[in-house]
Amino acid sequence: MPTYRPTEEVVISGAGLWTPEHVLTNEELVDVLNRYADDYNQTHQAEIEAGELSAVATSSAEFIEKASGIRQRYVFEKDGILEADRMRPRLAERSDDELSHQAEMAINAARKALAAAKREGSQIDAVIVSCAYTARAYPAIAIEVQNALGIDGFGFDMLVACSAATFALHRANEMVRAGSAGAVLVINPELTSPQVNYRDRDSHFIFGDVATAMVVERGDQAEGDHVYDILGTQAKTVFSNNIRSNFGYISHAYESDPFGPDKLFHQEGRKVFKEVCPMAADHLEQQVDQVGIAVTDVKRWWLHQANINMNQLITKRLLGEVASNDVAPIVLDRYANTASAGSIIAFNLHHEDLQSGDVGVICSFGAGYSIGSLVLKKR
Ligand code: CO8
Repeated sequence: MPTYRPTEEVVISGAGLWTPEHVLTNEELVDVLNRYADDYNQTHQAEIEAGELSAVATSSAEFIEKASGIRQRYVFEKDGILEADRMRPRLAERSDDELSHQAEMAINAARKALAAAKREGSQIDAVIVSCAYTARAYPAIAIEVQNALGIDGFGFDMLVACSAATFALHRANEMVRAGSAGAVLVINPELTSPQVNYRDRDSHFIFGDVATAMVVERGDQAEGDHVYDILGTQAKTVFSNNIRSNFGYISHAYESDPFGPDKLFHQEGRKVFKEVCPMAADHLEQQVDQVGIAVTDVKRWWLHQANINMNQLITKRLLGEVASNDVAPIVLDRYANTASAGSIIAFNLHHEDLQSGDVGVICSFGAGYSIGSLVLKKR
């Protein structure tokens, strides 16, 4: 790996998006949940009537679209999810000699980001795989990806839930700025579907799978067609139990079911909505102000994609009116919430039309709570 001097010029020079082939519609998820609920409630009718058990609540596609803006999501593996006696994806376990599922997703997105940045694996010095979950603790998925792409240097994994992508971009920016790497590949293989509780109507519709990637490198070497100077970054975390999963390696030592409902994603969605929206709006206002730009001069907001109503509330608070889809693109109707990848999908699909000098902001907000943003200026 070459040595580098510190630099003031750090850019995002390429972005990649890999979308799984399988689509799950709201109607399909509602149908399987309601079949499961009817069957459970009938089987346990006596205990439910005696107050010993709670009935399983049914879901509705109209509620989902109205409450969240989500119409469908992509999943890495659809098989198994729509079986009422299973309701989890059937992933074929791979041997240690095969490429892991998450590394496969990561590589698919990484290759696209490398092509956009006009870079080969051999020109990358570091890989950060950052997402809401990694399938294992070690060896790092990032090192597996590094090996598969022929990258010299180093790699590591990071977990920051919804802000995993932005926080990893921050780390990449700092590494390039400090001279510890010349080019860093940041990848977010969000394989969320195995952690979704498809039997819980409050959350069964929220998540989809996807992989995104970005190349962060020294500005003096960038060759991509769409290069963005990183003008500023900001991060904030505030502890909250309102979005939580208790699954972890310690589950093996507990007496409880290692796959019980508290070991899957669960949340107090209404509280999250109320607490996170003002935090995100204030954060964005400060972040843009810090780099000396007026919020009205920001051409594009690539916001986290959890809920359309959240994004509308945030842009209304920031700009005085709800931003149009051109100013703050929504992708969750198609992709649903893809944990940390949402704002990066929005960037991938909506950045090439920006002109030289245009400013845009990437921002994530969610579990932790965690908020992360980057102000970018197109070259
Ligand atoms: N069908 C019909 N009715 C429903 C359903 C449903 N599916 N779900 C809830 N209802 C009912 C409720 O029971 C409630 O009924 P009642 O009024 O009788 O009590 C009523 O509808 C209204 O419920 P809510 O108040 O909960 O509805 P909301 O309008 O708040 O919408 C949302 C619910 C969509 C969940 C909304 O609150 C929301 O989006 N909140 C923000 C959530 C958020 O941003 N969370 C971040 C999660 S992502 C993240 O942090 C990354 C984590 C790591 C990734 C995990 C991968 C698995």
